[in-house]
Amino acid sequence: MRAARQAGKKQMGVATMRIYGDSISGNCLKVKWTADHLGIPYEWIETDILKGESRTPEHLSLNPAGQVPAVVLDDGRALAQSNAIILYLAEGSALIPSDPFQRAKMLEWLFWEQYSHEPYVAVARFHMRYLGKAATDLDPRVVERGNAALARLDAATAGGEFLVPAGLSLADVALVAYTRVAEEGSFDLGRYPNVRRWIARCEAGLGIN
Ligand SMILES: N[C@@H](CCC(=O)N[C@@H](CS)C(=O)NCC(=O)O)C(=O)O
Repeated sequence: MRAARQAGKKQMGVATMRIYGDSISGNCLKVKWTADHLGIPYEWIETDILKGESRTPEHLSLNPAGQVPAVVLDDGRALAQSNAIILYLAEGSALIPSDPFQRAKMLEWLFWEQYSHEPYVAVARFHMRYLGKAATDLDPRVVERGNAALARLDAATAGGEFLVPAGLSLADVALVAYTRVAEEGSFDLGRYPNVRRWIARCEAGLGIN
């Protein structure tokens, strides 16, 4: 594991949360963006998944699934799964709507992201960006399902500013992570103009580029 590098607002002498992440993984960036947006201090531990750094005994003791992101909270407790982590970090903030129905709609998007978007949009990108595959070697079903997910997002972002009417929420954080880099997985965002505009709004809202 590479030397830890400080990010966010680490306070000297005070235990800060540690984020174990791969800085080109959308799942990991969700956690970074949420912490940055909310001003939560953390130390970023760069973890190279291709070198097996998420499968070491040390990492498996934090996340038995052998994946990043994983965090160790300032009190020493470990937590994994990107969407579980951002839900924990954003508790009580405007990133989680206070209205129960809107909060449930946000969760609807988070569950959909993990089952119907990330397995296609992120996986196609993984094969190309991490493994160096050509677009022509991607599984056509993955590409088809990824485009279906992007088409659904395009319809959902046609009218509203963000995915949930209350405003920028974890639904946007989770879904923009891989959508904004979908072209690295061969998806043509030119086919989804509403998505492109929504990405720009999310990036402005989160202060990322
Ligand atoms: N559902 C998990 C997925 C995590 C995941 O797929 N992590 C990948 C990087 S994006 C990973 O650690 N892969 C390494 C491995 O499985 O060995 C989440 O949202 O955190």
